[in-house]
Amino acid sequence: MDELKEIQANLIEGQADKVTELIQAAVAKGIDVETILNEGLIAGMAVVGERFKREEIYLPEVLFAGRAMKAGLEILEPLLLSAGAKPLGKIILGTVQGDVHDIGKNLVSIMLKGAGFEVIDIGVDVAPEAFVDAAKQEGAPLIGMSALLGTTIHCMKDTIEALASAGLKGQIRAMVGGALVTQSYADSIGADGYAPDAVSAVDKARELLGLI
Ligand code: B12
Repeated sequence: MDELKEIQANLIEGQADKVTELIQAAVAKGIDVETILNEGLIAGMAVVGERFKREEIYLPEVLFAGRAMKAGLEILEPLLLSAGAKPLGKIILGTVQGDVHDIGKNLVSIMLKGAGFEVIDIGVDVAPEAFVDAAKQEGAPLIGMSALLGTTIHCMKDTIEALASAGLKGQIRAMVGGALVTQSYADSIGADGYAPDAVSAVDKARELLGLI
């Protein structure tokens, strides 16, 4: 469908206003909302993610595409919920205590939402207990933590220990990421999963929630 290709192309170009306009027109035309999400926005964002991984585009392009994705999701989210599309699972997402970097976390959030997860974003500078409390309160089986600083990365370990102290380790899983985090670091602190970027974060979340 030409409309979907046009949404994709404009998302890749980061044209938020045009994406908004095209999605409104597609919805008015009666195109299925999930088709618009999957074949318009998600397909476009997947291209952006791959190009970023291959270093064909850089952060500004990703951020503009992210903004366009957000604008599109704002229109589709309420329609998807009212259509009764069942979310794949709830994920608590935040940046660890002492750290205010949130660009990567926001990209992870957008990709997870785009893939059909319900993301509860609890923001930046999140204390270990706040991650645990949010997961308990929301009944979420997965916590995603982002850390960018050498001085804050240990807070991921503190959160995993707080989960263990609450008797929830294994029941609530912990996925970690951020520029400094590696698979071996994730293993060393007992995290259940690690992903190096927002695209692989989606696969990791699917894996941790037993969806693949
Ligand atoms: C932008 C930026 C800032 C902005 C943040 C704005 C914002 N709203 O986020 C501002 C200016 C506020 C800032 C402040 C500081 N910053 Co700064 N910042 C950066 C910079 C340039 C880019 C970070 C970024 O957004 N990258 C792009 C995103 C897309 O990448 P990402 O975060 O890695 O995320 C990807 C993956 O890691 C993964 N991912 C991320 N989170 C998660 C979570 C999960 C669960 C999963 C699975 C995956 C995942 O997916 C993402 C998408 O693919 C980096 C340099 C760099 N190249 O990293 C320095 C950098 C991180 N900052 C640094 C420093 C030192 C600081 C300050 C301490 C500076 C100061 N002296 O004040 C303060 C700290 C403030 C604080 N308390 O947090 C250092 C950290 C050094 C270190 N090793 O500790 C860096 C590396 C710069 C440097 N080379 O010195 N910073």
